[in-house]
Amino acid sequence: MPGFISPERATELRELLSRFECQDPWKPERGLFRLEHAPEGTHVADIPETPTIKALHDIAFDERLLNLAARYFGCRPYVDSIQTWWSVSGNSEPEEAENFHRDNDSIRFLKFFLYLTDVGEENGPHRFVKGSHVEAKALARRRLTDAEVEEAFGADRILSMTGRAGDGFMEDTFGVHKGQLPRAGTRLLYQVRYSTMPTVFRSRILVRGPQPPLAAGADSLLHARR
Ligand SMILES: O=C(O)CCC(=O)C(=O)O
Repeated sequence: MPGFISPERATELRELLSRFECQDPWKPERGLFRLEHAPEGTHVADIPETPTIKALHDIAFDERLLNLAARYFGCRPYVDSIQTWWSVSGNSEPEEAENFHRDNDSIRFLKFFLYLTDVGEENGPHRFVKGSHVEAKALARRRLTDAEVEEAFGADRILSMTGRAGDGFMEDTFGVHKGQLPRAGTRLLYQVRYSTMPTVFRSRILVRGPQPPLAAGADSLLHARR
């Protein structure tokens, strides 16, 4: 979905998100920090307050995405979670989701990815093995090496999702994928998880306020039920 939002809107959201503190999801004991003070060895600087940001709810409830999710699932989707994180360069070995893997989040689920920085080959593009979401190979519930994935599917099926700030894509991440270890720069990514049922990864920070109306086309798991 090239140009899902305009580059100007992507810049506004990037500036907004730059004001929030971050946390390393793989080393939470390090606490909160500003991106510019990310501790040595940080790969992922997640922004925990993301689920409270109205502008990011609006993207999750964009009807282009809800229609796509409803068609794919054959039923009304849940908006299960929204997240944003910076992918930080300067590390030599991949960590966690920088290795190929399949997600097992729910029975049926989709993730929408939106780049809020330009992402070239050097900046940790998302990678996806075309067709792997419907292919019963490499099903082990663990991280997979590049060599294993290339042997199972062929290197020519690995798509590298480079793009401009504002470009998005929807993916069935049961398929084999990873965020490539960035060699340069800092990538800012926004992600929505759509699902046919609440997942264990659903938002932990619930917004108090009116639920989106039924006509919105999805049920929100971002809002507290009254
Ligand atoms: O950072 C990325 O591009 C990959 C993220 C990922 O693996 C996931 O959301 O399951």
